Amino acid sequence: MSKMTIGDYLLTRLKELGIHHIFGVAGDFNLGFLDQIVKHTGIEWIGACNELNGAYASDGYARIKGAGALVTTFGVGELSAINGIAGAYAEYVPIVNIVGTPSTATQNNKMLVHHTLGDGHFNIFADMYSRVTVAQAFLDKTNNAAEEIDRVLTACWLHKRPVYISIPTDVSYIPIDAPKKPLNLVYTSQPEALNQFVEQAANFIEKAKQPITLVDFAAQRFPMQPLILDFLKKTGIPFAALSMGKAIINESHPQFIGNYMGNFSTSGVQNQVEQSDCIIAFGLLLSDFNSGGFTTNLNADSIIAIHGEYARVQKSIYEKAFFYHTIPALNKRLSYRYSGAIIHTAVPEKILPEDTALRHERFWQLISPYLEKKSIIIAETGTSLFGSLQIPLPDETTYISQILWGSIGYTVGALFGACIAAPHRPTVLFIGDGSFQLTAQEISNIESHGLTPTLFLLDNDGFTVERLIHGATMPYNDIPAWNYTKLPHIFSDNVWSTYITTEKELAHALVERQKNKHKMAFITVKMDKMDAPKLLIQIAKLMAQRNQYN
Ligand SMILES: Cc1ncc(C[n+]2csc(CCOP(=O)(O)OP(=O)(O)O)c2C)c(N)n1
Ligand SMILES: [Mg+2]
Repeated sequence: MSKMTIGDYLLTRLKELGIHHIFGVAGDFNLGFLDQIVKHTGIEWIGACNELNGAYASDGYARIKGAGALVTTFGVGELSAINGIAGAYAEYVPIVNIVGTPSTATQNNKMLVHHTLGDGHFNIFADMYSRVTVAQAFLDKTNNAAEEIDRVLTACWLHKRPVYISIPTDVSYIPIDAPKKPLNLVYTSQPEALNQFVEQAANFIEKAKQPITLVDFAAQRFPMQPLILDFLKKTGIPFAALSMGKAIINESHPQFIGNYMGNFSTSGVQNQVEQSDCIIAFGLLLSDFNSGGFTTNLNADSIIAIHGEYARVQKSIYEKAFFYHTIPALNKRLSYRYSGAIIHTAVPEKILPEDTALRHERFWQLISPYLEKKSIIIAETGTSLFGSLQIPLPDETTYISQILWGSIGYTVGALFGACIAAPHRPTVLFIGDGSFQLTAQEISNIESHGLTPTLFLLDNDGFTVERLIHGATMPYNDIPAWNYTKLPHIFSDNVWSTYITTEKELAHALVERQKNKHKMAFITVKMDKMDAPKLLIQIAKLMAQRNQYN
């Protein structure tokens, strides 16, 4: 045990989770805690323009570093952030959401202070958060703050979901006896469940005639990637990725057969997956967009599903059989070797830029060769997402999108967070003009930190994805025209920006970008209002049918 203030203890524990930057916005209920952050060795305070962007940034950071943290002020701050935290909850992104709250005396005496509803209730906002966080702690003078902090941080790490910590102004500086033992971040599987799962799964795989592996989002959130690689190596079974699982395993892997998205899969993949008698699915999530508008057709009796915290073989569910144990145990037990053929995805042909207007059909093909190894590629909901899904990504790329939660504007904050997490990795964002207008000001922080991502802004005069679903010419799908090329220059000179309308101009811009590598690049790409990737046009039709108003 050593003496430490509660605030410093929390920061020490955050470092144990690999968190070295904390995002947020100041407020009078968190200022003293922010002093502790600023003074704390090994932790940096990263201010965001608003709390929503801060939440998105901590999400982007967590997707790269394994966990993130956000500090907001009571009421006004935390409610601005709640959309971002709910998104992290939906998409299994671990964020420690710390809220500076009024002093214990203020709360106990139900005083009429600012940022309350004026009714003396201080737990309303925390109650809201209880639905979008996996554990909550209310630090005070009496409870054991160290234990409480350890409890919620462990839950955050193991469940890969946000947690909520309320720290009143008079609590941050209370000295406590800090335990010296590191956090216990170990998964404890139930041995019987584990053994039964492994036996049943191995027997099933060994009898299979046409097994196939699927890789999806939870394979990244719960760090399954090296374990899946062992599985693929040992068994030789081919694999396909879902959209939310894009690039978790290198797309150049010899067993990779393409993307599985129901009727919108890479050619040949849908048949191979849906006719398989044994589908080993890592971290599968069949949400509307991820399943190609619910066009997947998987036979539940053919599935072995390995999730972060449970596993399933056909209809038998094994709780407390954690990925960390199930995959290695299965790899060890299996004596199966796949001997069937492996179809390979056709490598898209290289095309040469012409002097014609940019259209989605060729834009993504033209961009593809410029993406670098070890990149972070971020795609915003809209035409950007559906276009980027269709290009092969280079090895060791991290692909970030928000396909389940789909809150537009997310990616500007996520870009900021990802760049803070990995400033030296090439990072590229594709975003639509409509989404950009929600969170545009966060570009100023990217510039002020001297970060150097490349941003492609697809300027198509509004909400094209929505136009395809409903109201193609309606005013609610229009947005004000901005001068995007000028915009980033109002923040600083740490940016190079250009505006392109043709394929030749795109090629030229990509060369020029290389000459300005030390700056952020902001490339505005003019696109036609109704132009969109084919994949999106088809899925939008399905969505329109499902959401019919009459
Ligand atoms: C926070 C939030 N508000 C509204 C929506 C509904 N929405 C989904 S996509 C979209 C339009 C996106 O437009 P843009 O970014 O320009 O994409 P593109 O034109 O390339 O399709 C809107 C308004 C949403 N998903 N999230
Ligand atoms: Mg648009």
